[in-house]
Amino acid sequence: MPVQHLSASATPQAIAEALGRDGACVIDALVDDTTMDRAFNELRPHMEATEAGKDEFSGRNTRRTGALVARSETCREFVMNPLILGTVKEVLSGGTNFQLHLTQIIAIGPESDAQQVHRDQWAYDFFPFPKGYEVQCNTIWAMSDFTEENGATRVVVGSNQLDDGLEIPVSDTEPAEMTRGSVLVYTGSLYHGGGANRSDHTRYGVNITYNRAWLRQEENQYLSVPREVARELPKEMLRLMGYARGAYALGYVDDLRDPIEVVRPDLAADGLGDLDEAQLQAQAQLEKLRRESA
Ligand SMILES: O=C(O)CCC(=O)C(=O)O
Ligand SMILES: [Fe+2]
Repeated sequence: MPVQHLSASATPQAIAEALGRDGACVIDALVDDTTMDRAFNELRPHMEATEAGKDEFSGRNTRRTGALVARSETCREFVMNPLILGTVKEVLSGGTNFQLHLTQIIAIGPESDAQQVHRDQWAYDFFPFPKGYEVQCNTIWAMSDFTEENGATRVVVGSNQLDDGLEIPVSDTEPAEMTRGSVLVYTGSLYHGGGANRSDHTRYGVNITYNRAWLRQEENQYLSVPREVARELPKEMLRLMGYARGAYALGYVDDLRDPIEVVRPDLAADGLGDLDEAQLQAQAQLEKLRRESA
C-alpha cells in the first residue's frame, strides 16, 4: 500500500490520524524551493566537511551532518514549523511534554545499498514499548526530490501495528516518493529504512525528530549547540531543545532550578518555566493511578 499524501493545509489532527493508522504520511510542498536552496547553502560547508558513515547502518557512502540548530537558521524554522509541532503534540499526547530528539542531514551518495529496515525507537536499547504507545514523532524533509531510484526512504505502511523485533526484507517496503520541499512524517514504531541510491546524484533529506521528554535525546543539544548560540535563540526553541524539565523532576539544575536559567539568566524571573504545568499533570496522573488501583 503506498504512503498517503496530504496537503500542507491539512490539520495536525488529520495528519496524526493518518499516523495512527499507517505510521507514516507525506505532507506535500510544505516549503518552497527557495527555502530549500537557503537551507542547502547554509549547510553546504558542513556537509562537505562531514565524513561518510563507518558502518553499514549509517551507510558507508552516506554522510550525516548534525547540529542543524547551530548551523542553519532555515533548519530552525523547520524544527519550529507549527504544523509539524501541532502534529507531534497530537501523536505524543498523554504525556507532559516532548522535545527535539535529533537534527541531521542524511546525504545518501550514489551506489549506496538500502539500509536495514528498522524502527527508530530501537535506539532505546530495543525496549519493547507497548503497541500504540508512541515515543517519537519523526520527519524527513526532502531537500532533493525523493525517488525510488535515488534512495527515497522506504516504508512499510501500517507497520506501526506490527509486532516488535521483526526482520523485514527491503522487498516488502515501498519508497516514500515526494517532491523537494515535502515532508515524510512517521512514528518511532514505523518499519522503514533509507533506500538504495542507484542514481548518479546524492539524495539529501533533513531528518528532524521529536520524542517524549522523559527519554534521552539522540543528539545532545546542550553540547551540539554552543552556549553563545543558544543564548540568542527564542525561549520556545530552547524549551524544545531540552532546556526544560521533562515531566516533574527530570533535568533540573543544582537547587531545583529551571535549566533555561543557565543560558538565559534573565528568564529566572520567568518563574518555574513549565514546572507549574508539570506539577498539575503529575497530580492528575497520581490521582488516575489511585483511582485505577482502588
Ligand atoms: O535517510 C533515510 O531515508 C532514512 C534513514 C533512517 O531511517 C535512519 O537513519 O534511521
Ligand atoms: Fe530510521
